[in-house]
Amino acid sequence: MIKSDFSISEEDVQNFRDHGFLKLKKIFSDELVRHMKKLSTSEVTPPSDNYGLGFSKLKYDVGNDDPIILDLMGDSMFSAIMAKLTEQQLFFTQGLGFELEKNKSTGFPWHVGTQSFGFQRRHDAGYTIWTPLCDIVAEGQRGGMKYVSKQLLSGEFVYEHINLLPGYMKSEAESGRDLTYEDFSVLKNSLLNSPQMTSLLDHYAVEDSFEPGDALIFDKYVLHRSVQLGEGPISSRLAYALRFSSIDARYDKGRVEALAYPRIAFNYDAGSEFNDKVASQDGEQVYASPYFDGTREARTLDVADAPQNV
Ligand SMILES: O=C(O)CCC(=O)C(=O)O
Ligand SMILES: [Fe+2]
Repeated sequence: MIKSDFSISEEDVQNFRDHGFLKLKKIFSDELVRHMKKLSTSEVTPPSDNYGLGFSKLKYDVGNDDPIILDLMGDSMFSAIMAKLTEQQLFFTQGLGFELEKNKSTGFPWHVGTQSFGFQRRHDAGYTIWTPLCDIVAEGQRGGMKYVSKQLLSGEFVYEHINLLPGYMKSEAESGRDLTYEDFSVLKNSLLNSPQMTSLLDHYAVEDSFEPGDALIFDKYVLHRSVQLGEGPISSRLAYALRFSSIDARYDKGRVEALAYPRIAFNYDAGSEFNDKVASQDGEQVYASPYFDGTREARTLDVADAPQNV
């Protein structure tokens, strides 16, 4: 599971609180990394529609109920670290795999997790642990991610912006405009990804190197993007992401419906029905939804019996 000698300092906690992200150096055991790699290699497939076109392979719902991934949630050291960093009671919601092909895939441009945290309200807490499954050399072949401190610019407004799109686009379509996927894509991405904004965010971004076993934790408001895998020895880069939500998060039906619009209108489908299935009533506690009956306990990060000295 996690390495027995892994610990976080008060400075780490402060950095995470200030910036919204933290590199977790040598957190995961070799066996767990091997397992994440096996899971991702066997399940992640080429994108089948407009969503995730920037990846050679991408898949949502990888290992959501996998026994070894759920064992990690039961690791009291892991729970204790997550509790200390986030000060939240969390549960594991979803796993995802991403593959970039050398010199080809661009991955995701600047964004936040509007899809992965699309079932919960804007203010509900959400976190990702992103684990690259090969070496990432920031000064070399690259292929990792870039992220911007929340102290400089929080991406919270992007969760508001995305919900404006369906109403506007429907009204445009009703007045006779012929809207395409390209129109949707420009509306969704240009706020953060005009050439000027891309340079601005790139300028302020952090890009780390990673060795196997290292991971990055970031909260749902951290602006981030994929970095292309350039020339070098590695032909493709796989990464496995774990998403976590607060047990207090509530289902946001309006947000889920807003995400359904481009899926139907523009073949823009994350390939996951997770947001639609995870609960049903607006305002219901997602954690208590029948969807998690049977695995609720296994996916909960316990704070009660966690060791104090981490
Ligand atoms: O692996 C990547 O390049 C993208 C990952 C990402 O955006 C995420 O996990 O939220
Ligand atoms: Fe992301």
